[in-house]
Formats: sequence, C-alpha cells, structure tokens
Amino acid sequence: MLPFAEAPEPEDDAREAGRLLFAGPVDFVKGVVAMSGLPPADRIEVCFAGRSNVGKSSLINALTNRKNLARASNTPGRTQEINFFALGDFRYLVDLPGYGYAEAPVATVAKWQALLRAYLAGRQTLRRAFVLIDMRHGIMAVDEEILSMLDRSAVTFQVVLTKADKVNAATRAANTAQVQAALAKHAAAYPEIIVTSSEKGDGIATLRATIATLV
Ligand SMILES: Nc1nc2c(ncn2[C@@H]2O[C@H](COP(=O)(O)OP(=O)(O)OP(=O)(O)O)[C@@H](O)[C@H]2O)c(=O)[nH]1
Ligand SMILES: [Mg+2]
Repeated sequence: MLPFAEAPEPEDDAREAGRLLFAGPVDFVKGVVAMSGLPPADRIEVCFAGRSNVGKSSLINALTNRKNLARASNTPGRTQEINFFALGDFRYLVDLPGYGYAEAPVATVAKWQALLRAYLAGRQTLRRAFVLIDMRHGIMAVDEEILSMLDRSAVTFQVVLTKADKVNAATRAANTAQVQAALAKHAAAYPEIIVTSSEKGDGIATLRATIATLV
C-alpha cells in the first residue's frame, strides 16, 4: 500500500468494537488550563489537535453521537482549555485548544503553545494524537509547527482530514496528495490517513474502530 493512503474500511469485528465503545457512556470530566490540572494518568487517551475551526469538537460529537458534548461553534478559538471526556472506564478523549487563530492575543497564543507542548511531550498515557486537517486547505504552515512538535515528542500522530462534504473530487485529490507529500517528512506520522465528515458521517466508523483498537 502507498504510504499515507486512506485507511481501509475496518474489518467487521473492529467496526463492532468501535461501535460498542462509542455507544457506551461518555462524560465530560474537566477542562484544564495548566498541566497541574490534568486528571490522573490512569487510563489510555487519544487527543484531537488542529487549527481553530477545523472541526475537532464536531468530530468528537460525531464519534460519540452527541449533539453538544464537545462545544462546537462558529466562533473560532472557543475551546481554550484541554477538555477531557471519559469514554467508558478505560479511555479518555481529549479535545485540545485550536491553534492558528489569527485574532488571538499574542500572550494567549504563547500560553496555549506552552501548554500544548507540555501536554504532548509529557503525557505517558497518550497513545495517539489525531491531527485534524481541513480538507479544503490541506496542511498549512501552522500545522507543520504542530507536526514537528509531535515528531520531537515521539507521539505517533495520525492525520484526519475533515469536512470532506465540503470539497469536490478535484480538490479532494489535490489536497490529499499535498498531505501525503507533507507527511513523508515526519517521523512520527502514522502511515494511514482517515477522511471524515462530521456532517455526513464519512470515516466515523473507521475512526471509532481505530480508537477501540489502541491499547
Ligand atoms: N460541512 C461541515 N462542517 C463542519 C464539519 N465539521 C465541522 N464543521 C463546522 O465547522 C465549524 C467549526 O467546527 P468546530 O467543531 O467548532 O471546530 P473546532 O476545531 O472545535 O474549533 P475550535 O474549538 O475553535 O478550535 C462549525 O461551524 C462546524 O459546524 C464537517 O464535517 N462538515
Ligand atoms: Mg472546539
């Protein structure tokens, strides 16, 4: 298979494991603004990182089949905390603050970056970082900063393309190729990408199965 190809449809048992996991209880635990506030690292976790407005909160809502679990909004930069959600008894889903919000004050940006860097480098139980990339734009300079941070943190990251329902076939092909070329330069990149639409449901079963498989 080509590196960074789209992940195949999950096998039936993996799909079912993912479905069951996400059909179970999921609860907001807390929003964290400093490393000292992190919940105990007593279960594995996956996090969702990406530019402000890329669709992180919407994706968490789609995965968990809840309308308003993670706050999704039209106001960029809304989610300024690291939000922890308990998924069943053994996992956390972590909604990270969006980066690259042009109108955020410099001091605020510096604070987020420091927190993000500390979290990505220092969380023992973090099994995978899903980095969301808007399918309409591909990987941008601000995304590269995060990908490089993840390379240095030795955290495996997997790219999730978002808003697939908003692009035509030509844009989809061009931006997928752009992402694949960019990922070739990153040591920590997982070799498959997942194409999603929180609106239409594309890729949601695949992502659920992927998360259910991580131990
Ligand atoms: N058409 C379409 N719109 C989407 C999709 N995912 C998210 N959106 C829209 O994109 C906007 C931003 O989505 P959010 O989920 O709030 O983005 P976010 O990454 O959590 O943003 P911050 O918390 O500010 O970093 C909202 O208006 C969503 O409705 C999608 O798959 N398709
Ligand atoms: Mg959000």
